[in-house]
Amino acid sequence: MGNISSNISAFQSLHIVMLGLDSAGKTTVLYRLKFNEFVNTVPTIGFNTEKIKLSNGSAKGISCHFWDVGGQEKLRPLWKSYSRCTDGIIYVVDSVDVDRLEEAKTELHKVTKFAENQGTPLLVIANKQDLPKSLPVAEIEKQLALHELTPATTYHVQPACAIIGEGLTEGMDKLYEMILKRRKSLKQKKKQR
Ligand SMILES: Nc1nc2c(ncn2[C@@H]2O[C@H](COP(=O)(O)OP(=O)(O)O)[C@@H](O)[C@H]2O)c(=O)[nH]1
Ligand SMILES: [Mg+2]
Repeated sequence: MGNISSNISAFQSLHIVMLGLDSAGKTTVLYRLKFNEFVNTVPTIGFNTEKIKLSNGSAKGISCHFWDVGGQEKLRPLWKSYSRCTDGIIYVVDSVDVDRLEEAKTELHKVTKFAENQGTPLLVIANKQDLPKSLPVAEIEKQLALHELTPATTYHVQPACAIIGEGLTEGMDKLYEMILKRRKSLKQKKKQR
């Protein structure tokens, strides 16, 4: 991959929305990225938002404006407005909560079908991999039926443990890579017109 600063200006912030069912670990991911340490969370009523300069990996130095939207059922109608026209969507899944994977799938497919989200790169975080009964990534990918997403959606599934931060750097690197690729292809399409 090319030099980061030549691709995205240091002054530019990526706009990233974090979605997923309640208790999947979204807020834990957010504060892990921000403070590089575990922060005990309370259920999110509404949303949290943070500007974070990534401190690790190939996306190091890139500024991101994260929106972490509450995942309780009554809050999910908000997802549509928070996810529209973002640079990237992070979808956090509790890899142990097998009973709600179907629900997680339905909500994810809804989000990726919104017209404004067509082609927005998707990072699925298969969280809580530290727990003994966590499902492996391949199983999560299957149960979320990611192959059935619209072909325009590029995605990556990242195993992670938000509590210790494992997998988050790799995940953000992948997301950043997908965002750059998308920008490049959009630019080329513009030129061709
Ligand atoms: N074991 C384990 N627990 C986690 C992990 N990530 C988050 N949690 C816990 O899961 C609960 C819900 O996390 P939270 O970030 O509030 O979820 P949110 O509702 O998606 O924002 C909290 O008790 C977290 O400490 C993880 O990777 N492993
Ligand atoms: Mg939360």
